[in-house]
Amino acid sequence: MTYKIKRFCLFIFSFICSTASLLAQSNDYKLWYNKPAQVWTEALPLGNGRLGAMVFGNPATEQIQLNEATIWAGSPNNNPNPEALTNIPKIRELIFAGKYVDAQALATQKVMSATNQGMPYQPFGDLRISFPGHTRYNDYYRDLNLDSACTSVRYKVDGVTYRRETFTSFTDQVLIIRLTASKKAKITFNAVLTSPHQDVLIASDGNCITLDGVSANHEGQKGKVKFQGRVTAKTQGGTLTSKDGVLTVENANEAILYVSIATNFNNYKDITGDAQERTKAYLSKALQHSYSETKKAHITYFKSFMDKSSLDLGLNLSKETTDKRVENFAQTNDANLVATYYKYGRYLLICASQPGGQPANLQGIWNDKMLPSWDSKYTTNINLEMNYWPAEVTNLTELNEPLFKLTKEVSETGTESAKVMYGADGWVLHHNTDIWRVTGSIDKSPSGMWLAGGAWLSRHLWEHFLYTGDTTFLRSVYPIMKNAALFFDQVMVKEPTNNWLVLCPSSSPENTHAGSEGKATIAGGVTMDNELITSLWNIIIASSKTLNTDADFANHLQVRLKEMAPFQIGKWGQLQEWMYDWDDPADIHRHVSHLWGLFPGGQISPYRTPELFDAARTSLIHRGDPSTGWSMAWKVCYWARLLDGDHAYKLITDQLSLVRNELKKGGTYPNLFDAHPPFQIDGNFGCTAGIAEMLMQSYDGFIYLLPALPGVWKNGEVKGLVARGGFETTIKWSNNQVEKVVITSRIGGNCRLRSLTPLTGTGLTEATGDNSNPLYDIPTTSKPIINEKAKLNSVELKKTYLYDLKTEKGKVYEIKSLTLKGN
Ligand code: FUC
Repeated sequence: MTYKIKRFCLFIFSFICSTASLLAQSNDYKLWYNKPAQVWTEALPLGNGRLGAMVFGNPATEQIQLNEATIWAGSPNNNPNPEALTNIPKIRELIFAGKYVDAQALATQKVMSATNQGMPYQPFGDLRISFPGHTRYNDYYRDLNLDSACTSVRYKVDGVTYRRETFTSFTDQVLIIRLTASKKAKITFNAVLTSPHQDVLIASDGNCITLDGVSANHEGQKGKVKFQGRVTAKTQGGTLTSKDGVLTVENANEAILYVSIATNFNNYKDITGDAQERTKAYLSKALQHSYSETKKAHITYFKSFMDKSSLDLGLNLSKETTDKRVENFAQTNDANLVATYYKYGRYLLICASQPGGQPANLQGIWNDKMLPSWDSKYTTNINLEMNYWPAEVTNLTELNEPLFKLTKEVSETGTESAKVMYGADGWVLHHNTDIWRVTGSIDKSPSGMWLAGGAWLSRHLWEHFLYTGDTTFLRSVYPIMKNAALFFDQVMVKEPTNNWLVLCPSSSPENTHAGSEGKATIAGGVTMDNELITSLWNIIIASSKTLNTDADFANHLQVRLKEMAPFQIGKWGQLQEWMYDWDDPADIHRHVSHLWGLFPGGQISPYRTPELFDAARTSLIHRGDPSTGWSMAWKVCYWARLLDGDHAYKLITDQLSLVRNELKKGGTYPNLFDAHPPFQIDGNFGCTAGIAEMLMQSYDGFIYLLPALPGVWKNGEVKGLVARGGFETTIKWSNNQVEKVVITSRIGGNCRLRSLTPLTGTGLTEATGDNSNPLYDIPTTSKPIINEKAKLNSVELKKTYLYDLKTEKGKVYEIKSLTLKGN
């Protein structure tokens, strides 16, 4: 071969290779599959905050499982147990006498609700569409597009290509399915509504089909949520008829189905709405708009949230379906899959939690069971709060509204529970609530005897202020936080060993302790309570200053804070989970609640509290990595705060391990839903927040750029993360180092930066001691007591550079790395 021919062949070869790899690369963010869903955790979720839908995509019989956020069993009620009042002091005495098993038994008997354990969230039912002759198909494809919030299905039967496009319209409040074919007159189907509820009424009404029902009775509470589903279609060509609850379309060129669902629910104490009126109103409004208008409005609305933040970790180099990508993740380190997971976490929050609606429950808004696991309620000893961890930092602050409303509502029902159960003012929330905002203690005492829900939810109100600086908001929620603080002030007591002020009875969520030989969780003065209450009281003190109100109460809390149990570092160098040194180094319990002060509490910091930082790290190393879905997600956040990006990444790898519908291990289902198992959405949200924490942290007085970047993410860019103090932050990095940072200051003020490499930019100066901005979130942390035997395994912290950037509201600041080439 001559030299020229060789060169030509080489050119052709490299052209073919690069074209092939270009074809394999894409920057679409979607979940896609080459088979219909066989099981629910393969179906693809849609939602508009009120309606939830799981699309299976089966050619012959499409199944779209449907939810409406207010269909819950039971009816307005609260469930505090009045017997608690006289028994709490007895239980406390038993605990102080070391009789934990007896104390726990008495709490189960006399404190847990005697009426009900909360009501389950229930499905509406299913839309089933049968297409005659579509059992044999080829060229199958389905996806969920994370940029449009639409699913699509495509396949061929006898040479005709059929397409379905489905979305739950944010703007028109109905589910819409468009059915098309590549040849005319090919759309023929029957559609019916079905439901797992008893005694539903299925009927035809003009060109509609309807399904009416009422939510289930449960644990003595009569089901009173009335619901209706109403379906009709617009067709081009062919015929449309509705008879006996079956909607039939024959030989149409195209059909658009509209599904409207509504209930009689107005709020947690009022269910006098008219479900039928509402379904009709949603439907008639939706029918006035053309398909393309509605789709456009839906996408515009969706993108107004989605586009506020994005993560780029490189193109998608995989040709595999999404489930395969998860299956292969541990080998491939498929960074684009992590970026997809980040986007999906934000997608799920946008779809499950919209202003004016219900907060995301244990399954967000998606549930096909009459009795889902843990009733798909709101568990407040971690799960509900974790659902909202991505809200502020990933730029979705508006989506907090349902959580804030729930907090206000449980502060109302919790006032009754505080009085009835503890004889106290203020309000209490135990480890669970539901749509009726029950606040009594439920289940058995090992999980139910936990009462710090009010402190944790108050923290979310305060965080909103830290991110926005919105004092009007702070003023409006101050009474909620104050009354949460007041409750603890009144029920806490001095314990006999050290005379510390403690919450008792309580527990470190669901973990048994050596004081009871592993038989009981009940205890007093547990670390998590101390952290939560310290946080809450400090929030009140700070709010009182900011709002110039309530100085006496703030001063009182200042004194009380000094009486509280301090952090303790135990004999193997661990952060003590309990007041006594009971921690077992072999304990791998899924809850790691005593590290709340590390994340999200921010009380433990590498720079300000190095001993606690080391002790928290020791505790976490012993707890191990693989666990339930949400536990791994929390550990991603923990390792990020421990500044160990590679370990945080290891946890992402554990979380992104495929669970094909078995109930054995935590991980990720084919549709990227988190597997507790079973499906629990908190893991999706916690891990999304954890990814953000790896890239940027804002607490302890600084915005830390790339604090826990794992080695494998060499180059990338994250846009639109929000830092406390209202600084919208975009970070681009290359070779694992900051390249460029763009900061938009929403409210002005000194923006303080911590970086692993030196930076330069107009207005950037070396940091001074100016940390006066209250939005810096520098919690007060008491000095720990350290066991004499404890060996602290300290890690050397990397050198960092600290800067001040004086910002003006609304202005954008560009900062660059000094060390990267080209600067
Ligand atoms: C808590 C956890 C469980 C589960 C449940 C919903 O009780 O301990 O793992 O997440 O909530």
